Amino acid sequence: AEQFGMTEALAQLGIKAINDGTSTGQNTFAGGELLESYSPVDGQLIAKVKMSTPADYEKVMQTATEAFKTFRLMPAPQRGEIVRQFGQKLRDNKEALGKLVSYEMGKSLQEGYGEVQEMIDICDFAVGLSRQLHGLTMHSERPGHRMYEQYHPLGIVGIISAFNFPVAVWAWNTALAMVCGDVCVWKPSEKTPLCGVACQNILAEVLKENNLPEGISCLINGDYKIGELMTADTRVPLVSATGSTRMGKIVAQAVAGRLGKSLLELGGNNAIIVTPDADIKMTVIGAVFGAVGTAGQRCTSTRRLIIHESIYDKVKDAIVSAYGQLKIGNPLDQNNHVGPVIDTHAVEMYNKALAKVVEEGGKILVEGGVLSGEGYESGCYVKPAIAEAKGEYAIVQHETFAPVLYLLKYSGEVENAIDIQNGVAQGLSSAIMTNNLREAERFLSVTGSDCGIANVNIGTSGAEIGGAFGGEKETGGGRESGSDAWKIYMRRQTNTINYTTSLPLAQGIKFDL
Ligand code: UN1
Repeated sequence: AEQFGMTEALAQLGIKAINDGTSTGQNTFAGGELLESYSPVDGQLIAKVKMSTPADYEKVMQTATEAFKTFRLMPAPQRGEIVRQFGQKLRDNKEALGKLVSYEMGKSLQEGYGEVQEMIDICDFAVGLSRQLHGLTMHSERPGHRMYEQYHPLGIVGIISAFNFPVAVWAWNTALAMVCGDVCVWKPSEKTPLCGVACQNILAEVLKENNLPEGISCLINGDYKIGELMTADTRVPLVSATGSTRMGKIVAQAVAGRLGKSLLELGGNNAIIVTPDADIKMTVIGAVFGAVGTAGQRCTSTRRLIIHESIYDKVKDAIVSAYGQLKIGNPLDQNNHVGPVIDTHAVEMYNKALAKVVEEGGKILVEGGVLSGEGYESGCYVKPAIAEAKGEYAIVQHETFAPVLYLLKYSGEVENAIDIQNGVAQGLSSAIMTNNLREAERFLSVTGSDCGIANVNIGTSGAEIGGAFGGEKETGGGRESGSDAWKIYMRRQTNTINYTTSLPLAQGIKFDL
């Protein structure tokens, strides 16, 4: 990592050998054990982070509660100005932070930069939004009455994020929550705690420069127990959680148990339908990037290709030959396409999936395997694999967070492909490759894709921040990022004002005293 300027990047981001895990600059609330962060790139220990105890958690919540009391009073456009400055600081640190993402998480440097770009983009979006937190005005049925709605800040937003997008998903939540007047408490993945510290350092600097309380953005490093405290805590009106469906069900039940709100971004099992009218060249680019980008660890990764039988062999050959070109290795080296998966546990899951698909009757088209030897010492580098399978196989129904792509065949009309694509428990992202308008529109219609994201002639991953991001069914139903996703970060109030000297009742009810 040294040759890629990692030491310099870590210093620029304020990462020390041992980092305090919580809150901002002062970092006073992390008295727990040390969490070690090893890079999947070279297996080296990058740094350690102090974790928070339940008592630390309590102090963080008090700090956040206090910060909310003042932050909510700041006019939204002024909060937008803070987010603008945050976006600027992210631009200044894009290279260093992108490198850290790549080194700590293992995605390619280009994707690391891309992730920081998503953070910058959501900041810009949030700045504009800070002047557009609109409610509606309605006509009252009563004379001399005015009715309108407004949005007020909610309070503390709890953010639980995953390792695969260790910085962007936090920023989607935080940038919006901040213009909405909320304060945030963030528990990053234990697999990427340094990305958390780096982001926190950047935002803390902006808060300090503006004489704002540090509790506006708090970081808590810890394991699932911190998550449990947060989901049970009535001081946290909204918990935004990204991760597995298994985790999401636990969070959702805990939060619902106290009638809190949750925003869930859970597993995907995303497919691209390739029809007889598809552009094969575009299909190959979309499918290969979708399947091997981030080593298959995006929740939007392409896991299934549903190909019409008439072009099946042609598409299969093109994809298999493209896989032959893939370079696997250090993701900081821009000559490589595919980096490591996050850890050896992920390698195990990958191996299990490949064994399982064969066991269920699938046929391996591109052989997988774990790489060893020079450059692969971390044991986390795996070969992107392709298997011919059937939609109903248990393993194809399951989201394996690794570069394993399943090819499925369909015949007849596009409806048959849509049935296969919708025939899984998850509903995040989907795509169709076709130049046939009828097929495309059928795919987007009410009887088409049941996912939160449905693309035409684009792959399943790499969504822009301007749209609402999220999915249906076991993906959890939440929407983050663009469009009107901001509304979940605020509480809505309907106001009716009577400016007459009498008190007429609604619905024409007579109540004479
Ligand atoms: C995720 O994998 O959790 O659409 C988020 C994409 C990215 C975000 C993925 N913009 O692939």
